[in-house]
Amino acid sequence: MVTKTETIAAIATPLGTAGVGLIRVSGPLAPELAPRIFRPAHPNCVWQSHHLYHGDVVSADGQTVLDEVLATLMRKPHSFTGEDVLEISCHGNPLILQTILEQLLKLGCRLARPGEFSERAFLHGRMDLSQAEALAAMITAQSAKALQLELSQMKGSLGRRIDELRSLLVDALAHLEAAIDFSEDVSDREIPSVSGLILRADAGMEQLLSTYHQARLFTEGLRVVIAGKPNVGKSSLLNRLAGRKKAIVTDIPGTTRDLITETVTLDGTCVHLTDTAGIRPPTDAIEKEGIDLVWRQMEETDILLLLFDGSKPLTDEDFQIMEQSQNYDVKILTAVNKCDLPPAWNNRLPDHPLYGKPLLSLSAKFGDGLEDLKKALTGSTGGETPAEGVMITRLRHKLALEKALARLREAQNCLTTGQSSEFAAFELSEALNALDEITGKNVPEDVLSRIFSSFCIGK
Ligand SMILES: Nc1nc2c(ncn2[C@@H]2O[C@H](COP(=O)(O)OP(=O)(O)OP(=O)(O)O)[C@@H](O)[C@H]2O)c(=O)[nH]1
Ligand SMILES: [Mg+2]
Repeated sequence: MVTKTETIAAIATPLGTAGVGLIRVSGPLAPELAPRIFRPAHPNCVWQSHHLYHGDVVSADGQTVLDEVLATLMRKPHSFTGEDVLEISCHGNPLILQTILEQLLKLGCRLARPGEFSERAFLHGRMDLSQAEALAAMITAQSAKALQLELSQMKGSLGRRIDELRSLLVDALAHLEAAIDFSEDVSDREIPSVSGLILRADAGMEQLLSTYHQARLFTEGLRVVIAGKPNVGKSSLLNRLAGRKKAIVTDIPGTTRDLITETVTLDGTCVHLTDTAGIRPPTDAIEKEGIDLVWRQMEETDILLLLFDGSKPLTDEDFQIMEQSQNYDVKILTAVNKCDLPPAWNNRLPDHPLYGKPLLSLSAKFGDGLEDLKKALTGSTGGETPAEGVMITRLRHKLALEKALARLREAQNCLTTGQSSEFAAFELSEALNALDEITGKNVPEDVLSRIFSSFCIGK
């Protein structure tokens, strides 16, 4: 539990050499520490809130100048944490940052725990829990789309959507409670309006839950496995997409044995690529192991990119791979490589379930067709900009929503089967509690601590 009388301090910028570094202090000591640690360049420093002052930072005993800095005092409640906050921007030498931090600790501050500034912001009502979680995720977001999504949540989009759903439930509960006050059962007059509100909330929750899969693709990235028989150019394609020579390429079939992974950003989407061993009857135990890994990897991917060599006739191996890959619950894209060479077949896959699927044509060696391939890969995430609608990105939120929905359906069931309205009211209030887990109105302390402790120090 945060003791609000403690003043915390931390280095908010990464420890390393940089142009500037930032130290953050939050708590009741901040205003009195400011004039002790900072000597203004101009005597008229009155520590007006949210004003930037230029001067020197000095040691706790006032004897030594440690750096020339800029300092700002932000008076409560108009600060990130809702407490008095002092920020010192110094030169980005870790030695300077560390020394200033030590002086602050000497003057009575305590070292902040990871995420403690955000935790205080949450506890002071500066943001709800979904906003705090989005803030932490925004700092580590790996793609433009994920960033956009987290930014919108940090600005409160999910919290607002949850509040809308919440108010439907509160209205339904009010109708029910009014009915309970007058009679044992909900009157005929009340049931339709309560049911209507429940159904609207049900549809809203369903819709929100349906965004989870796509949102995870935006935030976690899209997993793509490149598979095919030996020598079709899988490793060449990985290297081409990665923009560097990550995997060994030779004209010897069976070059790749292990799984080779690389994360790239394609059209703003984070894509985790895996190059694999060419699939064929294995020639030795190592190759067998490698090929087993390919099939196992197909269970853990979003897209399977099957690659063929357009310069040589298709073989039984190609058809067997196609056949077998149908057993996996995965989206399959098919591409013909080596389009720079004269084609040996008409780029159609006859007599096969994949027949009729668009075959992408590309040259991993020279880069032809790469743009279409990128579009096909990232387009399969749904492609639309996430800011258009609220999406849920976290498993914690998904589980809470599922719990709320189950309780809501139970409430509806109580009404339609004519059970006492108290039962329906109980289920509805449980649904409300589940929704409140998302915004943090109803979250046990240990869960809160766990969430905030995964944040960065100084955030
Ligand atoms: N002309 C041409 N040659 C290519 C192309 N892509 C790959 N190659 C050649 O095909 C051979 C095999 O390429 P790799 O990328 O090693 O093929 P692979 O599918 O990874 O092969 P394994 O690891 O053995 O399964 C090499 O000689 C490449 O230079 C292409 O687009 N055009
Ligand atoms: Mg290879």
